[in-house]
Amino acid sequence: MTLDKRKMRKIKKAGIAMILLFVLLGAGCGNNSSEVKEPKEEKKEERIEEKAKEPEKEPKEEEKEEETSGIASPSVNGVLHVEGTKLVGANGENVQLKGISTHGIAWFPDYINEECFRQFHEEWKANVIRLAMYTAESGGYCTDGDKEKLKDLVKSGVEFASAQDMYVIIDWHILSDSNPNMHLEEAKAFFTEMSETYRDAKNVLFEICNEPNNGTTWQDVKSYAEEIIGVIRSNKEDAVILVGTPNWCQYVDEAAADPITTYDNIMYTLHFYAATHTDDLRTRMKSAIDAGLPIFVSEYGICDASGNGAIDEAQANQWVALMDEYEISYVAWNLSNKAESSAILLSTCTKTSGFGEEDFSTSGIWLRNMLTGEAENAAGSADGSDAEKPAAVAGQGNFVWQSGDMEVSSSIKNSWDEGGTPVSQYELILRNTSGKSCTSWEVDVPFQEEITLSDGWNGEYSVQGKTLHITSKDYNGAVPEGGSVTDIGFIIKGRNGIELL
Ligand code: IDC
Repeated sequence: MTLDKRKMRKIKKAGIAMILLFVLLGAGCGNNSSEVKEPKEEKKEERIEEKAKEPEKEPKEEEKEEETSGIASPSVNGVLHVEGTKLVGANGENVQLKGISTHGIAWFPDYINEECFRQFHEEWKANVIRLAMYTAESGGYCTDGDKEKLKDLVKSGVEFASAQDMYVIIDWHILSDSNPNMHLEEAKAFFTEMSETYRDAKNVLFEICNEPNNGTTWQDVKSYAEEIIGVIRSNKEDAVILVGTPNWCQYVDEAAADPITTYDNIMYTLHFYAATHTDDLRTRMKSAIDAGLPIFVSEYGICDASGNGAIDEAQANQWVALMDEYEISYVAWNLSNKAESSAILLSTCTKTSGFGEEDFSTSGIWLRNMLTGEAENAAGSADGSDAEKPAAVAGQGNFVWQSGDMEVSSSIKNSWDEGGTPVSQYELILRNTSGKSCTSWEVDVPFQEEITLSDGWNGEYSVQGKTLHITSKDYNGAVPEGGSVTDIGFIIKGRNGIELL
C-alpha cells in the first residue's frame, strides 16, 4: 500500500496529455424493442416463490422516521406544486424528488411490491418511484398489452408507494410510438381514469408522454399536452404534470421558447444518459431554467443512451452536482435485473425484494451511494483504503465489461506524455458476478493497439499483443460472491485506449 501511495503521488505530479479513446459498442446495445420479451413463466414463478420466502421486515415507527428524515415525503411536504422553476411543498419549501424508475411494468411486474419499495425508501432514501408503462412495444398498453392488468399494476404501485410515504409518478411511456398524438384517445381515457382514481391523493404526479422523438415537434407535444392536462385537471386540480420534450426529452430549449400558458403546475422533462450526454445538454438545461422553464429529470442513466454499454461515473457525478445546485428532481432508469448496464440489479439476481450488496450492478451501487451520500466509496472497497486516490480524468477511460467471472470497471487516473509517447495510468475495480465465491481470478483488458506495460500493481501482468492479461495475487484472489477487488492499477504506453468489442 505504501508503495502504491508513493506511486500515486509521483504520478500526480506528471503532466497531463490528452489521449483519445474510442469506444466501439457491441451489438445488442440498441433501443431494439424486439429484444424485450416477457420474462419466461418459470422465471416469474421463481420470483414469486422468492418473494414468499422473504420475511416481512416491518421496522418500528421511530426507526422509519430516523432513517428517512431529511428527505421530502408526502406526510411532511404534502401536495407538491410548481413555483417559478421549482417544485415546492405545501408550505412553499423547495422539494427535490430523487428515486428510481421501474423498467416496463409489463415485462418486470414483480418488482412492484411493497417490501421492494420499502428498501429503496428506507435504505436508499429514495422518495419517488416512477411506474413506467410502455404504450407501444410488445406488451404495450396501446398495442397488445392487457390494459386491465397494466392498470392494476399501476394502482398497486401507487398503493405501495403511498404506504411507504413516497411520491409516485404514473408514466405514459411512449417510445417507439414517437408522437404522443398517435394514441391520443387512449391517453385521454387512461388519464381520465387515473385522475379520477387519485382525485384526493397527495403524492401522485402524472407524466403524460415519456419521450417524443423521431421528428415529433414541440407543437405536436404542446397540443397533446393541452388536451391531456385539461382531462386531468377536470378531475384533479392540483396534480403536478410532467410534459416530455422533443428528441427524447433533450430539446427543453424549444419548450422554454414557447411554454404552455393555458395551465400552470407543469414541469418539463429532460432525460440524459451520462456516457452519451454531457456538457452540451447540461448547458441547454441551464439556459432553459434561466429562461424560466421548470425542469424535472424523470429519467436518466449513468451508461449510454441505449441503456447499456459503458458507464461514465465522472459525467454522472457532474450531472448530479448540477441538478442539486438547481434543486432539480431526478429519477434513475431502471429497477430490473435485465442484462443491461442501466439495470440496478445483476441479471443473476432473481429476488424481487430484500436485496443484498451482492445483488446490485455497478449502476445500482453508484445509485445507492449517491442517494445515501456515500458516493466517496462509490465502487465499494475490499480493504477500505479509498483515501488519496487522484480524481479520474472526466469522461475518459470509464468502461465496464465482463471478463470471465468478473465485471471489470476501468478508469483513467492520469495520463501524460513521455518523450512524445502517450502514457496512461489506469485503475480497475473487479466485481465477482459469477454467483459464487472464488479463490483466484483472471481478467483481460483489450486495447485498440499493441501496448507496452510500464508498471502494474496488485496483480500479475502479462501483455499478449493488444491484450493485457491480469491474474490475482495470493492476497487478493479470494473474493466472495458479489464482492469487489479494488486498487488494481497499471501504467501503459500507447496512443489509443481500451476497446470493447
Ligand atoms: C430501454 C430499456 C431496454 C429496452 C428498450 C425498449 O432499457 O431494456 O429494450 O428501452 O425499446 C430511454 C427510454 C427507455 C429506454 C432507455 C434506454 O425512455 O425506455 O429503455 N432510454 O434505452 N430514453 C433514453 C434511453
